[in-house]
Amino acid sequence: MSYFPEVQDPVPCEGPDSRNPLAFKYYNASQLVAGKSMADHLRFAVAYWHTFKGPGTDIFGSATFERPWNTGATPLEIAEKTLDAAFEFVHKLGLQYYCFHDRDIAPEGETFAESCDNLDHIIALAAEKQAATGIKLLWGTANLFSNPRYAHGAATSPDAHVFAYAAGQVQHAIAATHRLGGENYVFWGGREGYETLLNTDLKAEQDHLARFLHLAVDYAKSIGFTGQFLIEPKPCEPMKHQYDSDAAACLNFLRSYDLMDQFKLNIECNHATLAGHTFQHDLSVASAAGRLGSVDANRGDMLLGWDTDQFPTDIYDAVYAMLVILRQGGLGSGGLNFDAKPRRGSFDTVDLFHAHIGAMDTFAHGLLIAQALIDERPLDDEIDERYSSWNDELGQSILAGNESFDSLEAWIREHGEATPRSGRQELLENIVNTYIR
Ligand code: XUL
Ligand code: CO
Repeated sequence: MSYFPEVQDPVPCEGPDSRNPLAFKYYNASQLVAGKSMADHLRFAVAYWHTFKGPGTDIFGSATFERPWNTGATPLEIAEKTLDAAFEFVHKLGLQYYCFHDRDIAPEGETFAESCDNLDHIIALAAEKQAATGIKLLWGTANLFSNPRYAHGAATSPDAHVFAYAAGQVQHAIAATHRLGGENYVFWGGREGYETLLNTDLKAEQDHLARFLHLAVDYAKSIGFTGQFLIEPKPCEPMKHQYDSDAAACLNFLRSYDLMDQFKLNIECNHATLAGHTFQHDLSVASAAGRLGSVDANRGDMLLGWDTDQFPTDIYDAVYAMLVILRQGGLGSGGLNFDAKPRRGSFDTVDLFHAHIGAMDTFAHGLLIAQALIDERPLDDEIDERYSSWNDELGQSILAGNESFDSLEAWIREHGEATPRSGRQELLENIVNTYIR
């Protein structure tokens, strides 16, 4: 049986002039860009929780998404049907990867043991489907935020009993990810933060979070899981303040607790903008530290102050993101995961295809534009020129450690004022626009 009979398998690429809503305009998996296929550059993934389990609720309204795979006699039967729908969907779109939380791919049971059994049951079926289709797991993660036991945090809960529960849950989620050959494992802070400092020992909570992550590293080693561990920054929501608030805060946390070598960052566009940064900023901060591992590709809404998780359609965002990714030589084992959901009013299943096709095309288009900018160097030439004084005698001497405040004071007395130079921002913005076609 097919859940998406109206969609061709695979969705074809018809080129930029096509007006077919169920065809790609730019994404052509095998097309080479700088010697590497689009598929290998972009490594797209579907987010199980939004695409297959998202109900279309909001804080004022109940579910609007009636998915045929989300009905059945038992929670496990529903999970099995969802898995069928997921693999059909991923295959039709030509996505290589999917990502899940333990509690969206399999239902939580009455007891911890039952939850583990449910996960094991579904993971065994997912392994069969992966083998049959070649679809792979980009990353797994654990939901440490929905259940009431985590109301005050998981690893940062004031209660060690809750910490232990979270540890047991993550142990199982890492094992499941490992069994499926997952290439990464994500830690998004969930409820790791606080509502009020009146009842919070901030230092202790951060120490506990670090201990939890060290335990995860130890466990991964003990079972031979070599996937990349990723931290996903987010400044707020659900908590008023989350410890992993942005890329810079995460890097500082990892450095302080001797976790820098074991973790990279999974940067999400809407989380960066909630933190008051551009997507490009947080990608660049992570990349500059050599710690940009993966991306949750979505977008927020300028007029809404919360995590709207919309599908990425902004070509500038995609170009600027791909510039960072291409300049660091790709995402390694990471990818572009569409952590995004259709709007509540877009309740038809075909809307899921429109959303993913548009997002994949946006990043494919962004890839082509970013690669042209890199090949023809209009931005790099300007940047090289702007910093060229660091290649001159004075700059080289400063960098070599041969100067002091005294010697530089003397140098200025001799050479006088610096010559101002325009930053050419408008020119560069115009140049980017000439490449967007
Ligand atoms: C929440 C979010 C999560 C993580 C995985 O805002 O982005 O879905 O990506 O837990
Ligand atoms: Co995310």
